[in-house]
Amino acid sequence: MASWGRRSSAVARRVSAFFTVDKAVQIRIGMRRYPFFNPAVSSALVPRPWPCVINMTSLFLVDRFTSSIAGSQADSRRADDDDNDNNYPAIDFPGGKVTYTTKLRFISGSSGKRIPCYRVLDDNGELLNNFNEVKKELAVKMYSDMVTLQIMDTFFYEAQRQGRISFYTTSSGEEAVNISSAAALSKDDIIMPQYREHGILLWRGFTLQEFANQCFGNKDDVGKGRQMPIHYGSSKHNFVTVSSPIATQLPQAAGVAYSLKMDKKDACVVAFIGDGGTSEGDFHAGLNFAAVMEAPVIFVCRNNGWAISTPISEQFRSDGVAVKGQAYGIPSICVNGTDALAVYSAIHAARNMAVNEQRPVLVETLAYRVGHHSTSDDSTKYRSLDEIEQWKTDRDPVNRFRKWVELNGWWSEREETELRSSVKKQASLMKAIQVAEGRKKPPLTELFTDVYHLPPSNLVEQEKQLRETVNKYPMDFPSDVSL
Ligand SMILES: Cc1ncc(C[n+]2csc(CCOP(=O)(O)OP(=O)(O)O)c2C)c(N)n1
Ligand SMILES: [Mg+2]
Repeated sequence: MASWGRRSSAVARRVSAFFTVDKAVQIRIGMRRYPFFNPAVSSALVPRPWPCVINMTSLFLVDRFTSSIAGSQADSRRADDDDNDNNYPAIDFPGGKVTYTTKLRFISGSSGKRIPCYRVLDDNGELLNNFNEVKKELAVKMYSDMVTLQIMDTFFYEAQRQGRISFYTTSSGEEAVNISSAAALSKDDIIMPQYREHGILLWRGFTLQEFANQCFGNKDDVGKGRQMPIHYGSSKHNFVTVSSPIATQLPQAAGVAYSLKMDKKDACVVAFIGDGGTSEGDFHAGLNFAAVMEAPVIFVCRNNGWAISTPISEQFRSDGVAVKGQAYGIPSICVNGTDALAVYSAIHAARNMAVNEQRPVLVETLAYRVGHHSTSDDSTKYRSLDEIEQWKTDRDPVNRFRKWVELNGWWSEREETELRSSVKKQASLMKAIQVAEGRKKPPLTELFTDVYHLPPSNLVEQEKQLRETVNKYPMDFPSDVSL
């Protein structure tokens, strides 16, 4: 209970920091009204008996099989089934039409054939189909941002190794998932990240200085130094603050997307999750909510093969993650995450479906996690160096995309050198890092503001205790934090 309470309040803080409470969509259960985003409510809904669920559907007037395209497709698939007992007409059952069969047969746990992974570029960066969506200017920005992301990751990773920041995670191997997704979206689309998606913020204009301020938790950090490094958030860039408890963002994403739908906004929510995150209950609650509410949200599952040291084979037995979307009635695709053009075109198409058809979509990207999980991890303890090296050298998304940009005559060795030295100038001169390091920390008072209008008694007590402890042991606390 205590940990659930902590988790709920962390989620509430994260959502309330981003949205005004007045605007929250409300749902009604019996005589009571609840904010739609409240995770405590969403989990309370799951085990309740049918009448509660029926109340909800009638409240929002959702009729799955008449209003959704997925529903009618499902209907016709059933009607085509060879095993149908043809003499008996399909009957209406809540949820859709049902046909009968006389064959005692279980649906197989797998189709026997893996879902093919969509790609546009081959390993040499050559086009495999007629793809002309990405023009020169966009392609050059995509490539430049991928390189910037790589260099930024290297510098912050090193800063952590030098003991200057406490934690860091890189996007190594997943640069294309970050940058191509960002490129295919509108800046009005709301990103609800897991934690390995900082490339999207970079694309949207978050500066290296702002990244550094967050990692050092100084007084200029947008999050006022309250979060661990890499827990970025920026309302200016429609990027909801990273939340440590895995998958909490998914039920919230369904709610946020539903509010966009109610406001008739030309935008969607894009919620990211790792392969490991799909084992959380919130993944399933989020997908199901979005499906039945027909909420415009793209779920992007970054399947990178590992959840810290847990390999996919110990995570789930399904054919990846795309099939899970299908199980919830959500159109889904599996995409080569090391192919920037494939990710771009899949996310672009997914956005069109989410916004124009007002429904959720799932995109699973396959891109091996080349780096360690985080600076708290040494992945050579549980996987071979050869395996890592092979992905690094043979399937690097940045190299593959560079080859395509060069083949088009849009990039040369000279531009490569200029780009790398100009990004390094910003980072290698350690400018952003040194500036961030030299800035003061936020005052202690900031630790207790922004969540409650009037702080509850337990928080008042905690602040009092903290001040007493700092006064008693000043040598154990940073001297640049004003009390
Ligand atoms: C609810 C919860 N359980 C466990 C953790 C600890 N944890 C942090 S990251 C992680 C692995 C997540 O793996 P994945 O979703 O595949 O993301 P990746 O790191 O591969 O990008 C775990 C178990 C957590 N943060 N939250
Ligand atoms: Mg993973």
